[in-house]
Amino acid sequence: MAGAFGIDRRSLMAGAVAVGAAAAARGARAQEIPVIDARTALIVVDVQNDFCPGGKLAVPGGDEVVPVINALAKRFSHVVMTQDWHPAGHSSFASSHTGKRPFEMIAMPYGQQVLWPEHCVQGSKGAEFHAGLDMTPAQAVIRKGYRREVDSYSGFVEADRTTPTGLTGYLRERGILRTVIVGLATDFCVNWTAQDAARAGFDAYVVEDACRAIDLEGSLARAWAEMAENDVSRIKTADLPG
Ligand code: VGL
Ligand code: ZN
Repeated sequence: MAGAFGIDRRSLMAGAVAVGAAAAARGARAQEIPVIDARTALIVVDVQNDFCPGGKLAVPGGDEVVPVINALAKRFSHVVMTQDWHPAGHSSFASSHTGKRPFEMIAMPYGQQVLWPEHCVQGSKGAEFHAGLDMTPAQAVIRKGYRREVDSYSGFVEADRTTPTGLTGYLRERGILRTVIVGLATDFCVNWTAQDAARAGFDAYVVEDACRAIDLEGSLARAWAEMAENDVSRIKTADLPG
């Protein structure tokens, strides 16, 4: 891509030091490919049984991300995982609303909400992480969606868009500038988590081949468009520095 003075942006960036969150704060774009160093965190989103084949809200190919994420996580010095963690009778479940079926929409006090099959119920097998997911590198697990009346796709801020989970503070306190986001599902929890990471001032990268999507009526294409508009970079595992 040619920059303002005809200089290829990629070669400019290659020689530049990490500008990270500072660049985002100035409205500048983050580096195209993140440095993986002590100021970069991997955020693994919702790699749980219910989002894998055989689960209550199975994402096609959801389990295929497991070996990809296991290999990737070994290269990061900060790894955080999120876990969808709903009480029985959660308001995002279609079964909690008479006459409603899964995948219909409902108006909640905080906005429109997709209604889901019951999934990731606290303490259930479906809420557990996939058995093949290597939890060894995980330094923190952020549980979300545990309040009955409010959902949380994002690992940072609940669906009311005001209640923080604490992840922003955790990452800031550890000096994190860059976040690399992987997991399930690309168009819901990965999407919201990545946009909130960028909004909080972290450089945000979604690794496409380490994610799988639900793709509900075009939601995947919309998610990628929204992410691009909100300074989330779309990359592949092969793009990451060795
Ligand atoms: C998710 C729908 C409902 C996700 C969680 O992890 O993407 N999607 N709850
Ligand atoms: Zn959920």
